[in-house]
Amino acid sequence: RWETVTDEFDDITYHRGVDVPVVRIAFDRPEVRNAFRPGTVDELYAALDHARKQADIGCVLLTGNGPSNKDGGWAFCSGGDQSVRGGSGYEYRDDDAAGSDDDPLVREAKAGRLHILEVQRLIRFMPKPVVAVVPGWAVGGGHSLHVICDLTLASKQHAKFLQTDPDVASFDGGFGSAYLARQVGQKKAREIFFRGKTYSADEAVEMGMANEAIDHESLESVAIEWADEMTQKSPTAMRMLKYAFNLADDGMVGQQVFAGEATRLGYMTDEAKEGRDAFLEKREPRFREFPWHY
Ligand code: 1HA
Repeated sequence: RWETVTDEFDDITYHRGVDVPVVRIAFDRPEVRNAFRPGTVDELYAALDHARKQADIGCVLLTGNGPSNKDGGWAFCSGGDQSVRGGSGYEYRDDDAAGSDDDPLVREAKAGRLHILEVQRLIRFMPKPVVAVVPGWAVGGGHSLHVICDLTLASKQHAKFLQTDPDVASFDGGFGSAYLARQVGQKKAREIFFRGKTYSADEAVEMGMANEAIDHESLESVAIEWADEMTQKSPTAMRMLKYAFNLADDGMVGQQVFAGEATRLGYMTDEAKEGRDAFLEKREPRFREFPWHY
């Protein structure tokens, strides 16, 4: 059971669970296989960032609404909307969710965008699991989005995984390829990009880029079950684990994120309180009272 968080969005829907502390964020452009235009990305970023900050939410399901009224097709996301692709990225058009604006500062901000990469970073760095729930096509930049999510659950009947980037002269040379190679191995990742073939849910599981292929009718209820399980775990342990899994691949940024959580844990100790209190009380800190743990 879901309740609507807001119905202000045009290109996505945003719900939160009534019984489970999870949110459901869904692309809502099924007629174009849930392709994203700049306004879609703005809304997605806003919803994900909102979900990130909710202390009572422990998991995010990212999915695509469907089926298409045109032909009944299902999609997670088919990547950047090619009909608004310009010379410097994807462009806002008058019918886009964000609309047009005469303010020159806003106009500048609305030049061609590739800000789906900001969404990728938000998913990567948010302190709770994000699950790609793939009911149909995951293609191009939509494929990269499933790759970046912590887990992928896919419709056995309708999920299709396809990397079209070089077919349309685009390339996700970041997480969408490098992290994919971590999941499926270098040879397979290169095959996925270089050949541009379509893979089923079972094949995606087999090669290690999806967790489970699930009967289409049960896809969402199974995703909620997984969310239910994960949100019963220790939030601190889950957060530390996510950042630990990221750490080796994320270099100094990974260290920065992981270390931030270590700092938070440090702040919870009596030692940290002594450091703060000594400063506020204008005295020397009594750190000698604390043990050198081994
Ligand atoms: O690589 C990046 C980036 C890299 C770095 C930084 C930023 C990035 C940002 C974005 C991207 C990309 O996403 S590049 C890759 C863009 N996406 C694609 O190349 C996929 C294009 N679509 C397809 O290959 C196919 O449509 C499909 C495999 C998803 C589905 O095929 P199917 O089931 O045969 O349906 P189809 O008839 O093709 O599509 C249904 C409708 O949806 C069509 O419109 P209609 O003829 O009914 O008017 C189709 O044009 C539309 N549609 C599908 N995908 C897109 C789309 N319209 C715009 N953009 C799309 N991506």
